[in-house]
Amino acid sequence: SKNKMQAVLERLGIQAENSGTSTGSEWVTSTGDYFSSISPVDGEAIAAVQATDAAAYARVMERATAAFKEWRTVPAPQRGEVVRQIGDALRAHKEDLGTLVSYEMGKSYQEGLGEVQEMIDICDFAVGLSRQLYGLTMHSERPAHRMYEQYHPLGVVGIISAFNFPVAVWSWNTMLAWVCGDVCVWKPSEKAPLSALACQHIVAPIFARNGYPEGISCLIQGDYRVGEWLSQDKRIPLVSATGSTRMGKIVAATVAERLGRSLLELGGNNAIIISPEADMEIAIRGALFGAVGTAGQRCTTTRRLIVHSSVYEQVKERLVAAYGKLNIGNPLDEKHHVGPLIDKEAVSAYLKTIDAVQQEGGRVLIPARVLEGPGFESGCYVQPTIVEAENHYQKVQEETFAPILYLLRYETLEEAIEMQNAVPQGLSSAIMTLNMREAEQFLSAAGSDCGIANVNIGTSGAEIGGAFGGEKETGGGRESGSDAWKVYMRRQTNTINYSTALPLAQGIKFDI
Ligand code: UN1
Repeated sequence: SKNKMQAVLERLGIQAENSGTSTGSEWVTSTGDYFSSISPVDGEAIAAVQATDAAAYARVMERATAAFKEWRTVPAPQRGEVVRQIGDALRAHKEDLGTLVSYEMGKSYQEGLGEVQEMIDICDFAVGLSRQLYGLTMHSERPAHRMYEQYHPLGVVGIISAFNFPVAVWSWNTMLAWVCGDVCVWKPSEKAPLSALACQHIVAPIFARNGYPEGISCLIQGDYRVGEWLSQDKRIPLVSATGSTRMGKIVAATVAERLGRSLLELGGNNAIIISPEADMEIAIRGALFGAVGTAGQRCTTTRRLIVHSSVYEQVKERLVAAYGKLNIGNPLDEKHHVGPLIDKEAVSAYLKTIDAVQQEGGRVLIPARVLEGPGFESGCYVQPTIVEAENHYQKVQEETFAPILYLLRYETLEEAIEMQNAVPQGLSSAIMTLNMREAEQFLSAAGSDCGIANVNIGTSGAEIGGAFGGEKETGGGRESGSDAWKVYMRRQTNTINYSTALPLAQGIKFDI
């Protein structure tokens, strides 16, 4: 399987040592340090990437700003045609890219494929969208005047992405930004630099083959300092950042200082309410995948279960039994449900959280532990666990990127909704009920305060057709579907006078 992985890397254009800076087909030399991508699957260094230095960044921005001047004049449907070709290329590379994502960040192979499928889906969405970048027309109050608004390309879009969806989140941003006429500079997580390289190798030849210049798809690599260049750069009107709330606050403040726009996709603390009127089969399966999928490292992961007291014991028993059947191990082996955490830091955060929540009074139902022995050499595999807790506990209020599920109890639906909302984050939420009144109450103005609210579905696994994002400390941004494209464009209101007079708005008289 070592040879198989080597072949995958080769097909994706990844060498032992790689430049981390690219304007498309051109790879820019840098004096930055090389850093290794370590697989949490087996603890092996997969390959090394050179960090971007200031001169290489300058080169990228020179190319990107020049490319924008050309790309913005290409008709949007022609830009869509390029994205259509990118979607085809992703289809051709689906297994390889899914395998690399799984190996580099540790999600199951099925989820790796699912992530590439999200990329393909957003390509298709963006292609259609390229013919639908609509503005409105409105009636002018002045005679023989026409008024409308239109959307123009915005400029260079900076993208900062996280390790957990190392390729999909980039594509949600870039595919829309590209059909909107923007050019993109991507700073991927330093924990998943190779998945980003692979994407660049897939898209760059397509821009070149279609005769478009370097600079439309740019890549820079390194730690948060490289990301700061994007946040501080006045030439970048929009920075889209996915990651922790801590990071998001810094990015938001830096971008706001120069009055730029930011699109933030930050932490979640997602809950499922399980009503006594739930379909229990669906409730348990939804909670299980939501809590342990991607080893609890999705921003949409189910972190809290708010269970009605009349079904609490039943839910608890069934969940504990289901957790007992989880196969933990190499995520590339399809018999395993749960792979590793991203690194040892994440493992220590998992252990610390368990300790702290116990000190607050939490009761751990499944002993938390780090798996040892053959197959677990990386030290990143942990036992998914369930903790009986209370909503106000400090640890329950925080997002720990690990498979820790808090069980909470409620009596009335009002109380359950209040608990669901009583956390700093506001990304995803769900209710399991067959009672229409309960479902509608949950979705009403007095219901869930999250950007995503589901009925009889878990909190994760959103489709790209709907805008994705959340409120409060989640950052307020919306990516992917619906009308999220508007953030990647600048809006202009146009009024045209075709009369022989110059009537003023608001009926103002100004005669000389
Ligand atoms: C994320 O964890 O950053 O809804 C994104 C989901 C996926 C995306 C998650 N479609 O779980």
